[in-house]
Amino acid sequence: MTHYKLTYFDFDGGRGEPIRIAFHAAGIELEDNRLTFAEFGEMRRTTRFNSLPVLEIDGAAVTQSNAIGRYVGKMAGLYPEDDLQALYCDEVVGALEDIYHKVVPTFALQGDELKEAREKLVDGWLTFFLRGLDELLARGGGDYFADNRLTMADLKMFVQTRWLNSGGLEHVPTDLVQRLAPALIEHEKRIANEAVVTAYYAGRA
Ligand SMILES: N[C@@H](CCC(=O)N[C@@H](CS)C(=O)NCC(=O)O)C(=O)O
Repeated sequence: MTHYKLTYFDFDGGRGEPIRIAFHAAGIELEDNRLTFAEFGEMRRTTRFNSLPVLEIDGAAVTQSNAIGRYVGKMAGLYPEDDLQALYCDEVVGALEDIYHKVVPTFALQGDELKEAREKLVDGWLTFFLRGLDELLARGGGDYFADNRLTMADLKMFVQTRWLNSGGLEHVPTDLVQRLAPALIEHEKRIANEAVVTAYYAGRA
């Protein structure tokens, strides 16, 4: 049996979380290797691109969360077979990835600099992306982003809506998504109640 080991940070979010949920949905055993930030610091340079997640398949490492997500998503039946629906799924995943690229650089800031950068993000890129994602959810029919069913796009959006709402991002109002794109809040609740998602978190409890 193939051995899968996913190395990511020890929290239920970020780029690793949709992959963990998808492995569970696929019914494939996963060694869920969770690191503290300090542990990552020690092994960072041993990873191919100095970052996580890393998936090891029988010991061979692969990187890039969205490529891994697509791979596991296919095994879990969470990636559209139809090319156009797959394109719609990938468009959402790409836009959500862009949000990380806009927000993550602000992690290094503090005090007034952080406040200014986050407020700029809230009025700028975050507003822009949340409106665009709202539009993509409407295109998908309102319940899911693609293929009229749960896909990797929904899992990644669910994780990011939860993150934006969490209060963990200082100076990002916890009602931002609600104000700009209430359909994404409904979406987050819907995905949280999907059988594969509830089963995954029940197993974590
Ligand atoms: N394109 C990569 C980005 C990976 C990435 O930036 N991962 C973050 C965590 S979500 C990381 O390892 N950051 C630590 C660092 O860059 O030092 C992917 O999608 O996997």
